[in-house]
Parts: sequence; structure tokens; C-alpha cells
Amino acid sequence: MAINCAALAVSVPEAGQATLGIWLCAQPAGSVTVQAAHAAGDADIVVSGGAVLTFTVADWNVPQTVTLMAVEDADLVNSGARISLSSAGLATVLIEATERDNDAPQSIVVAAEGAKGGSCGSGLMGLLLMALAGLCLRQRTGGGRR
Ligand SMILES: [Ca+2]
Ligand SMILES: [Ca+2]
Repeated sequence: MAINCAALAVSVPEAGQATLGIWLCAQPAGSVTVQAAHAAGDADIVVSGGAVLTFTVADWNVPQTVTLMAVEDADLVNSGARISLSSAGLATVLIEATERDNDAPQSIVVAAEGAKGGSCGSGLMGLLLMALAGLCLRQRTGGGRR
């Protein structure tokens, strides 16, 4: 006996969800509980429905639904996660879930004024911004003397 599912790979839209049909490939002697859980990869891809499925001797071959959700994130990456389908005594099935990111490519604007706010005051980027701001000031001062 083994766990069957409609697909071993699924694409999950960011801020949306995808569903998978799960069933057993042979009639069990008694009820079988299958658990769906995030196993590895991006924690933004979560099991939002059907985390615990119970199959009986009567409905073992009727697909039940596992729903996966991709939480809205700030990045632009189509990240991946593994979702495990497990049940005591059965081989665990791993599903590859890939997020379909919904954010448009963005460009970074660096302005010297950012250094004044203090929020960029720490780290390499903050030092770079402060250095740029200092350079601008010196150039302006120098220009005024001419
Ligand atoms: Ca995103
Ligand atoms: Ca993403």
C-alpha cells in the first residue's frame, strides 16, 4: 500500500493557493491517517487545508484535498518547498511545491539623502551612503568657493 497523489510537483501562486488530490493505491485493512506538512525549503509555502486526511476501507480511493498556500513575501524569487505526505508504516511521499511570485521587478534608487535619516547608519551600505553624502557636501562646498 502506498500514498498516491495527483501530481508530485505543484505550482502555488503567491498570495494564492493550489490543491492536490490524495488517495491510497490499495484498500487498507482499517482507517489510514495521512498527514501533509511542510518538510523543507521556503517556509512561506504552507499547508493551509487537509493537513490530516483520514481514509477508510470504504473511501480509500476517493481523492481528498490538500491545499497549499504561498504567503505574500517581499522578494521576487520563485522559491521552492517540499511538502511531505506521511503515514505510519507507509513510505513518505514528497511533493515539490514552487511559488509563483507576483511582485514586479523593482529597481533600487540610491540617494545621498538616505544617510541623513539614520536608518541606513549601520552596515556597509550605510557607510557607503555616508561616504557618498560627504563627497557631495565637499563638492558643493568646493564649488561655492570658486
Ligand atoms: Ca513576492
Ligand atoms: Ca517569493
